Amino acid sequence: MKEEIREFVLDQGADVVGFAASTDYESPLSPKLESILPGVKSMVVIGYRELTTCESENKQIAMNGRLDVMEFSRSVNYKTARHIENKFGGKTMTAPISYPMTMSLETKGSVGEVSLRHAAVAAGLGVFGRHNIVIHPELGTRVLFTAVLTQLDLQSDEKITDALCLDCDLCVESCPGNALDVAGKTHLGKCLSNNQPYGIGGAIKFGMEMINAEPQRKKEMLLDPHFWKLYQAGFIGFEYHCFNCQASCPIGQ
Ligand code: B12
Repeated sequence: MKEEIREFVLDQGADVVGFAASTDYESPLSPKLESILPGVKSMVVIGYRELTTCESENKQIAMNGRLDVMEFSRSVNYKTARHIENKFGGKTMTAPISYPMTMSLETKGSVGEVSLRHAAVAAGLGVFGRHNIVIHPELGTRVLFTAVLTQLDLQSDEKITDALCLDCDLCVESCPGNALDVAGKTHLGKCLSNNQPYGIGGAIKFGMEMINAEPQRKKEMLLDPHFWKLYQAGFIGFEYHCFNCQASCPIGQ
């Protein structure tokens, strides 16, 4: 079954694929897989090479490359889920590549429904690096993941035990918010303010100012390009303005 599914996924144009038994997935902060798909037994984890667009100083081009990968990966996830149900039976569910995710005071919108980094590690697709993202042996840091949850009894692929990170600290040095200063922990606020300047933090600040503003100021605020940027980020989804920890990593470049 695994080999048939692997071939199907790679035929769709995905770069790498791995399998993880649900019992090998360990992500204490994330929801239990069983709460998402009762009877879940395994995950198909799929990796996609990030385009060279992540190097661009032009933020629109960099984000557009990400949107390309995200759209493609959604299609691969959808086709894979359907293929598994049609061919092997059992229920499947797709996990979001990035959003939607639970918005709550407890998680502050920072915990995905399935932690794809932990899923990738369990499926033998990579190991965590100094930048707290997962490095694949060939694709390096320039890799994104999706997953399909299944009720099929599939064994995990062999885990990678080698440390792939070179400990060169280029990611740490290139982080504009110093969000990687403490090893093993990305500072959420410091990363977010550079990574998504027109994200939820920016939208809340804008709304707060708007509430107390005089009518003329309200008008000015809506006609200011700052609002247009918030608006665009809102309909794109999470609009990333920083890719430095991925782009600076020498592995897989
Ligand atoms: C929320 C989120 C964020 C938040 C981070 C919140 C957080 N603490 O995880 C913010 C907005 C800061 C963020 C930033 C980025 N993200 Co993001 N993000 C997500 C998302 C949607 C959910 C992550 C989650 O559930 N975290 C909560 C729990 C699971 O994390 P945790 O248990 O606290 O684990 C943390 C640490 O304990 C540590 N860790 C855990 N185990 C180990 C083991 C070792 C050995 C080490 C060293 C560290 C370590 O790593 C984690 C980071 O702090 C995922 C998609 C998904 N559904 O998984 C993408 C995802 C993690 N993001 C991704 C990327 C690429 C980015 C950015 C580069 C932004 C961009 N331009 O895309 C930066 C990188 C920041 C960085 N260097 O850490 C990719 C990573 C791909 C990869 N190769 O690993 C993912 C998997 C999206 C995808 N579908 O591919 N992200």
